Amino acid sequence: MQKHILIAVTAALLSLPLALNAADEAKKKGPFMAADTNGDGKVSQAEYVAAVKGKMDEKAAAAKFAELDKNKDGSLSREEFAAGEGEKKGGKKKKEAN
Ligand SMILES: [Ca+2]
Ligand SMILES: [Ca+2]
Repeated sequence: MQKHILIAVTAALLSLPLALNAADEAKKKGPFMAADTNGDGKVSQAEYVAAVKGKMDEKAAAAKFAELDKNKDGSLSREEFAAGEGEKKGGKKKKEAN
């Protein structure tokens, strides 16, 4: 019986580094590449919504997408996407200072 448990644990341990590697890969490429799931160099609204799924609901994501899509071509360029990313990290201070 214990063999089965051992196999299950081994399988879990083996799949763990794979999951970590995937996360590392996303970090290396950056959030833009991670969000651009079909790799066409642009982040569509669907891709953006999927990318921020854990952070905001679909409605908020769609609104944020519209805000970031400065040239209104229906997709985010790397620059447009980066503007949204920067806002979260560095841009806040100036706005809050009033
Ligand atoms: Ca894309
Ligand atoms: Ca755009």
